[in-house]
Amino acid sequence: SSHSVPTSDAELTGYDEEQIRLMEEVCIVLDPEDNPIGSASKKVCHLMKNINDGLLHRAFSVFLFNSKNELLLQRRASEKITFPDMWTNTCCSHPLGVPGETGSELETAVLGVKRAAQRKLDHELNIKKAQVPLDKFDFLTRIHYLAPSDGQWGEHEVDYILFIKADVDHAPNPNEVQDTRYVSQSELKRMFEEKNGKFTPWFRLICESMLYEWWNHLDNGLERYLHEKDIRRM
Ligand code: DMA
Ligand code: MN
Repeated sequence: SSHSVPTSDAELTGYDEEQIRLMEEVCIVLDPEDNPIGSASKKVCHLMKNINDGLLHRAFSVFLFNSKNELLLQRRASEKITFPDMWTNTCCSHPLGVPGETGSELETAVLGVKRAAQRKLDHELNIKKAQVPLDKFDFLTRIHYLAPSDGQWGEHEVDYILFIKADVDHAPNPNEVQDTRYVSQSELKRMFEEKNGKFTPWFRLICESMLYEWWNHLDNGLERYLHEKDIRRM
């Protein structure tokens, strides 16, 4: 594009060209109560120097379960600028500061992150919208957390947790995802014991707090956990 030449940005030198391009995406900047107060590039939002000044943005985390109640995990590509090569939940990203994905009221914000989730499930895993319709997603809660990646980069987000139960066809986009696997609860617990350091910090936080309780109620009583109004501070 004509307005910027991101490959000349010193902070992005040496990274994958496609991931550099994606750093131009426009994220939704928030106050601590999850009210949108502006927008900033994905690059600006993920620099620790800005996070240390309090910059906070909106994100989502999808947990996709098949009909056997196994959770689909992904291992992030080596090309990712933040948290490369780590195992994590099915799909994470950011709703963009565009009509349809942003919103101030919780209802519109939730609809926005569900649309963003459909967009990124397709981009990262080639899961088509028809297999993950908007009304199949359940919104559980919001998690506010901060996690450095490597010194220069990190996360500081209000993360909307979405569950979806659907049998899907998926094929990883290798620029985003290097591996996938479905796990049962006991298989995930075993993975944590074997490779504790190889999970993203947000996935670890969710695993260590609510994940297994929610997972146990997938087919029976999940309603009581849905649409929580309070933001969980982690
Ligand atoms: C960002 O995920 C969102 C969370 C919850 C960490 P990401 O780094 O995978 O985003 P993207 O796929 O857009 O690079
Ligand atoms: Mn982020």
